[in-house]
Amino acid sequence: MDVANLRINGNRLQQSLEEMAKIGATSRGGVTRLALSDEDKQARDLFVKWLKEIDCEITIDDMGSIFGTLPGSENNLPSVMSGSHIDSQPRGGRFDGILGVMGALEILRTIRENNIQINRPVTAVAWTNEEGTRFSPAMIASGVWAGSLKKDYAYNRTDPDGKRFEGELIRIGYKGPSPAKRWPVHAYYEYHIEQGPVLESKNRIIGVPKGIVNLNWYDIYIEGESNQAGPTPMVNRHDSLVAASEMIIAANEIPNKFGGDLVTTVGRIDNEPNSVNIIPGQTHFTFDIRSWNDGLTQRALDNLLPLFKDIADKRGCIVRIEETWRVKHSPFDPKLVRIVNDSAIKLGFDPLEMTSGAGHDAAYINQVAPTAMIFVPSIGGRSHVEIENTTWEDCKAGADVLLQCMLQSANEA
Ligand code: HGY
Ligand code: MN
Ligand code: MN
Repeated sequence: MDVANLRINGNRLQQSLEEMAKIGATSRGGVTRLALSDEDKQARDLFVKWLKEIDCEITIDDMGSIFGTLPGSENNLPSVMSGSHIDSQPRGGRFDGILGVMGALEILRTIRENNIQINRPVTAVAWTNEEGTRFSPAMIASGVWAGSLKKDYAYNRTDPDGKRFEGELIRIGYKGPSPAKRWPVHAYYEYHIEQGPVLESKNRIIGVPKGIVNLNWYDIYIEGESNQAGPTPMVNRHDSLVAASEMIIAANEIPNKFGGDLVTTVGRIDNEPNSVNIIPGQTHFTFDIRSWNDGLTQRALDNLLPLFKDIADKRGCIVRIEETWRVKHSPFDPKLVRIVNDSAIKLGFDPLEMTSGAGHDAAYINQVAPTAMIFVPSIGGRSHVEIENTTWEDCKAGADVLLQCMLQSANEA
């Protein structure tokens, strides 16, 4: 069969995505499927069921990542892998991550039902805890698999309720038997929604990221002094929340100050005692800063972090700055980027080279194997929200490009 004319089954991809969207469905059309939650388990069980239906060899590693592999004629050759993540943000979207897992599954289904001859084995993967919203940092399982994060470090991460990662992994029955440790991979393709406005604004369907920006997370802890909100004169206060607020404004002004593609976000804040008539004494907030330019990010941090200290001193508070996560920017493999680009053109699309502002497991896999990604548009440029949406036609288009890329890499000498 001339595989150039082979296409995936768009209806089946849509049905799989719709089936998955029922798991953790929210009232306004999104999903909450936090890593290692019951909803995550339910979706994992469904993914494993579907892998079994096409006679995949299934491996679950001891970080819970799930691999389904179809053999190739030269099965001892390094495989071609594709996948993403099943876990979601709280009240997140129905496409983030799961599109890449269902897309990879659809490639295996298409290869199987058409009995396509492949030299190399092909693998679909679902990486545990890509989002990092329940257990920080993000991409923790692909990070361990790639050798960038230590398993014990991951196992001891706790969620806001103090539950340990390892305990939750065992509880849902996905602490697998095989060690989460990389093996030779010939090519890794991750298919994902863009999660931004660029493709839609340029009226393009296929995005070809040249790589992923650097990703840096900090936890900032401020110790002040709680006191009665009434009798305590303003001059005597050590208000941790006011100190945090000043720091958060400073963080938000950094991109303006340093320019380039810098983005900074404070997404989460915890405040104690959090009572209307007590001056706050302990405040914690998260800080996320990203750029394609590692030097620019460092210069911004070298300016901002000492500023946090000055603000704390001025307000008689103590600040503790913890670096929680740091991934350098990830330039993808030029050869694989070209394969994505050329496959899209052969299918009649007009692909757009771009950069990924979102983090993906591909950032870690890129450190140990040739890696590239395929993007399709996010309607309104929205993601990590319940109204996250992508047309079914675009979902099919991206999967058709993925199919061609995987077949080309699977049949390379
Ligand atoms: O943070 C990110 O960009 C991804 O959603 N983990
Ligand atoms: Mn994602
Ligand atoms: Mn995400």
